[in-house]
Amino acid sequence: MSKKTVLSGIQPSGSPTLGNYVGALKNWALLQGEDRYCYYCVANLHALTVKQDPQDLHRRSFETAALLLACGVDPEVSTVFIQSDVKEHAELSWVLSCHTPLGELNRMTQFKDKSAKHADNINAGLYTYPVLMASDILLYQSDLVPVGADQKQHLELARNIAIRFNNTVGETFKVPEPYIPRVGARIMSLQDPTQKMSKSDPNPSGCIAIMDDPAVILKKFKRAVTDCDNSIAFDMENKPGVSNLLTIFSVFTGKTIEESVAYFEGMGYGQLKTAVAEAVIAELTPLRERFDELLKNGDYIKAVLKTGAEKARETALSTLKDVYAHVGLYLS
Ligand code: ATP
Ligand code: LTN
Repeated sequence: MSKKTVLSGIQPSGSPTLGNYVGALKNWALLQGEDRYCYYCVANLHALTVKQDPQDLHRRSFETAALLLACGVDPEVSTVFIQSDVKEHAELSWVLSCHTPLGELNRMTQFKDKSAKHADNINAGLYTYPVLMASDILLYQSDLVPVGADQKQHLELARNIAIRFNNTVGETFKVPEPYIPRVGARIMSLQDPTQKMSKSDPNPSGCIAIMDDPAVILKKFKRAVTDCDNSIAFDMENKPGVSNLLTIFSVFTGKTIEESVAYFEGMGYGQLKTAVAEAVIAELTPLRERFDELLKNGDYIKAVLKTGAEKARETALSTLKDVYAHVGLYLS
């Protein structure tokens, strides 16, 4: 059987959260294996769609790469790189944007949400963001894309772009499949459990950063919004706060949701919150320690990113040349 290709990306747009970890990063590490090529990128071009301080963006891009390694992504097995180091992403994005009807972009809910949040900066990049994401995926002929549930619609668009291009221009791209975790695909804010936990949330109390220290994690869980009937049951619609805590407990202990509900029988919300915090702290502490160690060795991270970019470029260039040939772009 031929090797499958896995690709995913994370924006360096803030401190990565528990949502990023559960929905994406944890699976990036788990999907590594001899039978797969894995490409993981820090999507810094995507981060430009909202205002960034240049120095912060530069530093966060580097730290996000270190975080991937701390989460278990092994650069000996996977190709880890920064998106802007492989210029083919932007080049393919231009060609694919000329093959994407506006009507399809108009349906994207993330564009609507982000334009409402950043009403003072609704730029063209925010609108064409999903085309750049499709380029990230299609350049590597990816089979599988591990993401959280919020990216499902963008994945569907990437598939449509690939299918249409293959049918109308010529067979060029693999059509990718999403890989969305069954539990934990959408971790919610601890302060407003009807909203997704997001690293660019200006209110950090609803959001656990992977790098938060244990005392902060415990405090944030203790303040998590629940409800007033004090019964521990899984019901996303009527008990979103409690259901979110049960989901997190389930992911971090390996128990099913049913087993988690049974585990808390006869207990109150205080005990639930402490138990969830302890499970999260137990898994994130070694990860934070690895991250601190890695950052002390900046030269190592730089070398990983340089090798990663070289490896990524090789595959990316081969696909891009094929695309240019198909659409009739002259290359000397
Ligand atoms: P931003 O707040 O800047 O939009 P984000 O926190 O949504 O960023 P991204 O970098 O856009 O994070 O996403 C990286 C990965 O993490 C994606 O696969 C995304 O689906 C996943 N992810 C993000 N938030 C969550 C969440 N709350 N629950 C599960 N997965 C999530
Ligand atoms: N848009 C993604 C991050 C991202 C991505 C990708 C995910 C950029 N490029 C390629 C999967 C594949 C997000 O999560 N907002």
